[in-house]
Amino acid sequence: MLEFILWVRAILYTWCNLLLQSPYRYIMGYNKAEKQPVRVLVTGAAGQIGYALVPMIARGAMLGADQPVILHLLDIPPAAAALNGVKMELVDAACPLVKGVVATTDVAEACSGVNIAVMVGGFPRKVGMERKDVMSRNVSIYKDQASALEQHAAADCKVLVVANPANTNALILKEFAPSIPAHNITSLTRLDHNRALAQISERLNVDVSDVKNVAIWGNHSSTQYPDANHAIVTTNQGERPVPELLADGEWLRGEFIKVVQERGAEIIKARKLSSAMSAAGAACDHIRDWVLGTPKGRWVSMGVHSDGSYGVPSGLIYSFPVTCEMGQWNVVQGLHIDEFSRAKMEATTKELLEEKALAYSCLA
Ligand code: NAX
Repeated sequence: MLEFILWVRAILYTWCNLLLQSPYRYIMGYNKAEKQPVRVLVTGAAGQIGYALVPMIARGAMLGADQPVILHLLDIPPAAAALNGVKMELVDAACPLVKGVVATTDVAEACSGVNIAVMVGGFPRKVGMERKDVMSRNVSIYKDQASALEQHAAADCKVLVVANPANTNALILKEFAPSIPAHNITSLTRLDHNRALAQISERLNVDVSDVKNVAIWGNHSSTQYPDANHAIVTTNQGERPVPELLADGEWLRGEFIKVVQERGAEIIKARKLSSAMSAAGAACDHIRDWVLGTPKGRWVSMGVHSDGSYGVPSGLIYSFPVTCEMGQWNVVQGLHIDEFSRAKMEATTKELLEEKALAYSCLA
């Protein structure tokens, strides 16, 4: 009899536990299947931008607070010790989203199975160096790294090139990684885009999150064309076009463009180092919007391969305003381009064509 009572009690206890715990576990999220980790490569990870970017990715700023990651960090052998230091700090940061760290100077190992590649490593221009010499060093780096991605990365790998000359490095990468869809190879102009939003926010004394739809056209260089003709500010009275809100209409065609174009150089002058924190944040913004989608009614700027839209030669990696959905970007179509804008867009196209010719001459 006692045995029977104990048996019934055990059954009741188990059932009560199941009934009570299941909703609790559901509410607390314990039963949710955890997402599979995404492998993210950062090249030049021992450098300035790398040091700012890696913790941002580790804390979910790039792919979301519920997306585990395995970080692949690449640098060159002279930076191996510094790279190991970054790895140690990353381990010490004890980020729950980080499911593994591969820190290496071996390109093939670094590229192995990566789903996202953020290419920050490159050869900087040093005092007295010819443009052609810098281009030649970067062409050689991007040719090799393209082949490694081609052979070892995941088939649907998305690539963002940050290192300068960013558009042309991306072009070389596209050329030497033919099995990666051209749509998956992009370059960073989101920092310029963010700088343009910030300038308008300061000028109009509005919150930066209330400003949207600036566009960066062309190259990530001083010929880029920051265009606020279609930009909008959300006010208490609804959405208003930025050109209508400015008392000084000439500002958009003069100082605004110059400040955005030269902001990088200003930061180098002030910090004695190039922009790292804002560049790392922009790289996260670029990938996040590409993978997770742009908010409804907003566009962003990305260096992408041209399909001939707005008369830009096909195949060039050119910054356009784009919207993103389901992991795909689409150039915003139908924007009115006036004569002033057309001239600016052509000037930056000309520079990109010259860079392309220089890069190809380095391959010969
Ligand atoms: P750092 O010189 O601090 O770091 C570059 C790192 O790349 C170094 O650790 C170096 O050892 C490594 N590296 C060199 N060759 C490599 C190779 N073949 N493979 C892997 N790693 C390699 O520069 P940092 O300030 O981090 O800037 C990185 C790049 O971003 C530069 O090319 C810079 O011009 C560019 N930028 C691009 C921006 C953009 O908006 N597209 C803005 C910021 C930045 O200026």
